[in-house]
Amino acid sequence: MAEKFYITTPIYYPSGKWHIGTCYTTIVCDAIARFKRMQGVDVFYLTGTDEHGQKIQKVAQAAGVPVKEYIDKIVGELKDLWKLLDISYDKFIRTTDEYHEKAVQKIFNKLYEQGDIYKSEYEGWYCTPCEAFWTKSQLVDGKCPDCGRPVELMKEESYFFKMSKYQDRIIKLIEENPDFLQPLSRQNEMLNNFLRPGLQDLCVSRTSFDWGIKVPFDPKHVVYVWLDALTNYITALGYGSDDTTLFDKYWPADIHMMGKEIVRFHSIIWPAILMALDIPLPKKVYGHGWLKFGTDKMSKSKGNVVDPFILCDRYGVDALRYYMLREVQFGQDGSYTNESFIKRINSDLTNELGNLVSRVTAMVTQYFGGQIPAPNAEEPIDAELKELCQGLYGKLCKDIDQLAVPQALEHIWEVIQRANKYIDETTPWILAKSEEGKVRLATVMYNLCEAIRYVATTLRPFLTKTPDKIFAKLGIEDEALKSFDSLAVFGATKVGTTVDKGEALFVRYDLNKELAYMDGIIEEQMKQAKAKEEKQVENAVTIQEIGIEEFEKVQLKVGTIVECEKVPKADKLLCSKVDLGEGSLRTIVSGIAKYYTPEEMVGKQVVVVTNLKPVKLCGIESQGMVLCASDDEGNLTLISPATKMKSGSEIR
Ligand code: ME8
Repeated sequence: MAEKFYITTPIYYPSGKWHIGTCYTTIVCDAIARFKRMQGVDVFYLTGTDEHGQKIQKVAQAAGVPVKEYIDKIVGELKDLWKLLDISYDKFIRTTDEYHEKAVQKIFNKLYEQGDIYKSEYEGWYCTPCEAFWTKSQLVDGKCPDCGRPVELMKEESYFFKMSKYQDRIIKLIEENPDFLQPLSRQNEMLNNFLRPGLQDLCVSRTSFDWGIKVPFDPKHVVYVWLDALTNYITALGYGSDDTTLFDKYWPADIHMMGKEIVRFHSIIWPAILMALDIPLPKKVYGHGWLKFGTDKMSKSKGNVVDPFILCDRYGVDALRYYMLREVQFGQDGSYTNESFIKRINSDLTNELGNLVSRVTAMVTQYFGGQIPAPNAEEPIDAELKELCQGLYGKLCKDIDQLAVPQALEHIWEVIQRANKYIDETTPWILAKSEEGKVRLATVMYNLCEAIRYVATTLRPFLTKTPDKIFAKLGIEDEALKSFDSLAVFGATKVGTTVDKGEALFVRYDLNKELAYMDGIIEEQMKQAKAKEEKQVENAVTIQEIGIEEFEKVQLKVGTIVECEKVPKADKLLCSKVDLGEGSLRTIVSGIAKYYTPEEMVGKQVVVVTNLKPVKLCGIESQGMVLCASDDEGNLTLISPATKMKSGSEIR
C-alpha cells in the first residue's frame, strides 16, 4: 500500500485582500505535495476558507449584500488565484459547507455531553462600537485599546471548553516530541508565553452576532470561529459524517502548515480539542515566517500590497513561485522587494537556467543537426557533473523531509551552475573544429542534455510551466523520463532525440524600467486605498446604527403638494406649498428641479420630515423636507404612499 501524506494550509479568511504573502503557505504546501506525489506517495492536500464570524458579517452588511452572496464572490476570486498559481489541492473546504456545519454541531454536542464544554458567564470589558471584549490588562488607560473609547464591564452567557484540563498533556506533547511543533523557536514561545503561565478555559460560543454555526441545543449561541475553523482539518475528511473513508485513510495529518501568528491556535487549542475527542494528534505543526514588504507587514491600507495577479501577468507564474520558494529562509521572516524579485529572475532563471538550456539546444542543433548524440568518449571531468546529478534526488528527499524548500532549489541550482561551468571547461566551440574533437563533443552534449533532464524533472514540484517547456525543447515525451525513478542512473535520455531550441525560457528585464513600472502600480494602489478609505468613512457615517429612541425623534408625515413653483435664480430648487393636515400650508424648498417640473409636482403625495428645524434657502424659509430616493446612476424619485392617504397621516 502506498505511503500516505496529509498536508493542510490554514483556511483563509474571505477578506478579498490577496497579496503575495497570502500565497506563501499555499505555494510552499503545493511544492511539498507535488514532490511527495512524484515520490509515489498517496497525497491529500487540503485548503479552503474560514467564512464565519462577526467581522465578515459586518463587512457584508456594510456592502449591503447578503453575507453568503458576498463571500461566494470572494471565494470565487480566491479559487481563481489558486488556479493561476497552479495550486494542486485535493479538496477545498468552506466552513459554510453543510457537511462541515453538521459535523461541528456533532462535535460541540459530544464535548458538551461528556462535560468538556460547560455553560457559564463570560465577563469582560466591552467596547460597544468595536463589539469586542477586553481583559482589564488589555485596556489602555482604562479605554478600548483599538478605538480609545470608554468600555463597560459586561457579562455574556457563554459556553466554555475545559482547556485547562489538557494543559499538562500539551506541555508534555511539546517537550517530549520535538518534531510536533516546528521550527524550534515556536516551542519556547508557546511553552513560555502560554502553557507554563497556565491555560484558561476557552470561551467557545457567542451571542452578540449570529453569522456562525448554531449551538445545536441552544441556538441563540453560535460556535466560536476558531473551534469551527480548526475542526475543518477533520470534517473535510468526513469526520462526523456517515462516510469516514478519507478520515480513516489520511488522519492524522502529516503537516499542518501556517504562518507564525496562528501557531498558538494550532499547537494548543487544536491538540486540546483532539485530546477531548480522543482522536490522534497531527504529526507536525509548522509555523513559517511572514513575507514582508521590505521591513513592513503587507497591508492594503499601507499601499504595499504586492498583487500576485499583476506579478504573474507580467513575469509569469514560475517567476513568482520560484521567488517565494527560494528567497525566504523557510521558518523565518522574509522580505520581498521589487528589486530582489527582478534580480532573482535575471540571475537565476534567465542567466543560469534559461541560458543553459538555450546554449545546449543551440549547440546540439548547430553541431549535430538537432539530434542528441551518443556519448562515447568519457573523460574524468564528466564524473563531477554526473555525480552531482545522480546525488540530486537523494538530497532533495532529505530537504523536503526537513521542509528545507529553499535548500532544495539551491541543490537543483548547483547542477545548473555546474553544467554551465562544464560548458566553459569543455569548450565545445573548440571541440567542434576538429573531427577528433567532435567525438568528444558528442559526449559533452549528451551529458549536458541529460543534466538538463535532471534539472527539469526535479524542478517539476516547484515550477509548473518551465519543466514542460524544457522537456519539449529536449524532445522528451516519454513520461517515464520525467519521473523521479528515471533519475537513478545517469544516461536515460535516448540518443537521437530531436531537440528544438525554440524561444528563450525567460526574458532578461531592465531593472530600472521594471522598478519604475512597479512603483507606478504601488502609487496607483495607494491612491485606490485612500479613495476606498474615504468611501468607507462616508459609508460608516451613512450606515451608523441608531437606537429606536433616536429614530422616534424623527416625525414623518404624508403631505399633499398643493402649489409649486421654481425658485428664481436657483436652477435646482423648487418651492412647494404642502398640505400636512395642519390647517395652514407649509412652505418647503427641495433641490429637485432637475427631476420634476412644478406642474408635475402639484397633486403628488409625498413623505415629509415635519420636525426639522426651519432653514433659509435662497431667502425662503423651508419648513420641512420632502424625501426622495436616488441611486448611483443619477436617478431620483419622490417617495409616495402606495395608496392615497389623508394629508398629515403619520408614518411609523
Ligand atoms: O489566519 N506572509 O486566515 P488568514 C506569510 N482563517 N504568510 C502570510 C502573510 C504574509 N505576509 N499574510 C498572510 C487565518 N499569511 C485563519 C486560519 S485555520 C484553522 C484558520 C498567511 O487568511 C497566514 O499566516 O488570515 C496564514 O497561514 C494564511 O496566510 C491564511 O491567513
